[in-house]
Amino acid sequence: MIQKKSPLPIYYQLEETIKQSIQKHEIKPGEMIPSEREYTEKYQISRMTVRQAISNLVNDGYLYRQRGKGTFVSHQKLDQPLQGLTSFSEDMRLRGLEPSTRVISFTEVKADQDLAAKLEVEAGTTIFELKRIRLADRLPMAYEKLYISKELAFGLTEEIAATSIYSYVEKTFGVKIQHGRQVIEASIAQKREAEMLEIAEGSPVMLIERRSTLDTKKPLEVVRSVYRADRYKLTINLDRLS
Ligand code: 16G
Repeated sequence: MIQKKSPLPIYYQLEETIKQSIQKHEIKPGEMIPSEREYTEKYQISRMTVRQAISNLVNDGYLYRQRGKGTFVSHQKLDQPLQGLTSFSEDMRLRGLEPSTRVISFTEVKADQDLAAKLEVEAGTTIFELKRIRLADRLPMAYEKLYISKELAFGLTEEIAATSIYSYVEKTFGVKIQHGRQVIEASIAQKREAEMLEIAEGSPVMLIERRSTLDTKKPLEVVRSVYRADRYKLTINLDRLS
C-alpha cells in the first residue's frame, strides 16, 4: 500500500511494497517485476519515484536488471557457515532444499605427483576423477571436479555419485569423514564452467578447494569446486584473538 499522506517517502513505500510481494512469493525469484509504467499507473505516482525505488532494490540485491529484457527478482543467496564439515546433500536438506546431481564424467585416472601427495598415495595409483554439477531445487549451485581415493571409496559408481558420496563412504565402510581443509578464492567463470552453471562467461564465482580426511587420518578426496557467487555467501564466526 502507498499512502501519499504518510511522512515516509513514496519511493520508500514502494520499495517496501515490492519487498513484501517478494516475501509473500507473489513475484518469485527469476520472475520479471511489473514495468515502471504499470507501477506508475497502479499507484498514481511519478516515473522518477518508481525508478528510484527499483534502483534501490537493485543496489540492495533484491532485484537484478537484464539489458533489453527487464527487471527480475533475485534468488536469495545461500548463507554457508564455514564451521563444520558437511556434504552438499546435507547442506541443502538442512535448508529444506532438494539436492540433485548431474554427473558429467566419471573415470579412473593415475594420480600425478601433486594429487598423489595430497591423497597420500604413490604417484601413478589409480584414483577416481569425477565432474558433477550440484543443484538445489533444480538450480545449478556448484560445479565440482573431484579426485577420490579408489581404495577408500571402493565400489563407487556413477549412479552413487549422482547421490551422496559422503553418505556412501560412511555407510559402506563404517568410517567418519572427520576433517577438512578448505581454501577459498574469488574468480570469474571460464567458458565451460559458465555453461555448466548456466551463467554468463566472466560472472563472479568462488573457487573452493577442499581436502577431506577420514577419522583414520587417511585423505579421502581433493575437490575443486566452482560456486556461483550470486547464489552463495560464506559466513564465519570470529572470536577475538588474545
Ligand atoms: C561438498 C564438498 C565436497 C564433497 C561433497 C560431498 C565443498 C566445497 N565441497 O560439495 O568436497 O565431495 O560435498 O557431497 O563443500 P555429497 O555427499 O552430497 O556427494
